Amino acid sequence: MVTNQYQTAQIKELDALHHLHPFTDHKSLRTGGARVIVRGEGPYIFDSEGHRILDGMAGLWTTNVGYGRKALAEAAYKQMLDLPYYNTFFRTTHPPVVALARKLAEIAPANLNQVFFGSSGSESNDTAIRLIRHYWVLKGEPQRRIIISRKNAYHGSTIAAGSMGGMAHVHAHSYPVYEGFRHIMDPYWYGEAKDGETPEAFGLRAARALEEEILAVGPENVAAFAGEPVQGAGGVKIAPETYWPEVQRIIDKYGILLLADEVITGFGRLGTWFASQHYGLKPHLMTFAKAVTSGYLPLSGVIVHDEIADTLMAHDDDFHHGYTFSGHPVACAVALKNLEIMEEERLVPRVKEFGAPSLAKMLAKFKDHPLVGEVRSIGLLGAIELVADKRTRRRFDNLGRVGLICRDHFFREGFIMRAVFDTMVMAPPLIWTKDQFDEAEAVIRRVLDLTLSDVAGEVAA
Ligand code: PXG
Repeated sequence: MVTNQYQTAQIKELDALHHLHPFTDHKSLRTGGARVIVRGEGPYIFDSEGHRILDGMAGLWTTNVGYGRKALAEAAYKQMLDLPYYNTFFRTTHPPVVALARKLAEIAPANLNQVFFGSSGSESNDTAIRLIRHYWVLKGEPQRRIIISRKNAYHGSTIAAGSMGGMAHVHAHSYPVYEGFRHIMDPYWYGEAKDGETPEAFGLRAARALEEEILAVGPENVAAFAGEPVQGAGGVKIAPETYWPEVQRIIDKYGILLLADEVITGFGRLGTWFASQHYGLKPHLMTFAKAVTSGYLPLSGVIVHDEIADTLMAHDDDFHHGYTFSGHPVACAVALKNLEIMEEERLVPRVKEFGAPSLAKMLAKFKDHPLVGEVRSIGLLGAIELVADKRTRRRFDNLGRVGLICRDHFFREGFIMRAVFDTMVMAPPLIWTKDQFDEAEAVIRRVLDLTLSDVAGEVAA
């Protein structure tokens, strides 16, 4: 659907009149207007004026199989005719939710066999928080309530998930932050390492912050540690290789639970079904959302360890928690078809064999650009850090300003990368071919140069 200029203007006007967007400066949106996206095809989206845009963010870390998959629409259509909705409360179930739970148990790490469903990543993390605390009550240790997480973590935007997350601007609008969370440093070597500190040494230091926090609050009070295996919204922060093994050691030593938030990293992003498998983690709870359906419908959940499921089942009380749309049949049918497509097209191993090395090789070409402090990637997650002085890692004044300049150039040039302050991040769908990597490389080169000419006076020679 290509609209004419009048129609586009009208959509923008109505959007400004009636639609409150998420995480948005509403005043500036109202004056500038939103870009109207009308269609998607494979790796591309199209706006209302017919511009083709290469989507370097897979929607929002989500459309792993790309846009325009008829098989997913057909799976939804068929399920809507058979059974569009029924609840999973009051001892009822239906075939799609059972088949999907079974499939997830098959592809999840060992001993994670039972799934509680929701519709968003935030909901799944709220469920995980409740399950963690309920578990410890059932185990006779109700004082274990503290969940340790990390600064700049993103776990969602509900009161509980937003509080478990470590984003200061989300906390600022929580009125107040929900109780019982502690935030330790994030494993961000480029931004946090001391002079001369190797990534290996830094990774151990960042992991040991967990042990320090456990000892500070009393090990008997700690319920769990929560973390994204790779921090996404925080700026694609990839922990040094020493980090996760040390975190796992500390978790085992103190007998606390590990919640792996796989909302971004799940379903192939790192070349394994889940990042926990990539890192050899042993989570007790794993939350997922986004790419379970490649975003064609909302669906999320938490997959739990047998120890947690067995503890729930050893008691004959209700666990008072659930959503109208827990295990929505149409969303489950679409998820099943989505996972089938991933298997048929070998999209997950393909990330390891082709996507990850292609992304790393492409990003490496920008290391020497005057604006670029660091490039980094793992699987199909990548980042380019823009700095004022690449020798000293000095940032630009008014952090985030240059990132937005750069993002807007990308928009105009027909490519989507997201700005996290002055870090440009990308998470392409798993279907990119050499053509898309070549196209991205050419756009990134153009846009870095355009951005540089905008801020040249501020960049160290
Ligand atoms: N956990 C992680 C790791 C996420 O990235 C959520 C939970 C929450 O999911 P829902 O479905 O409730 O949004 C997320 C979501 C960004 C951005 O700006 C990232 C997310 C959502 C919105 C924006 O990068 N991630």
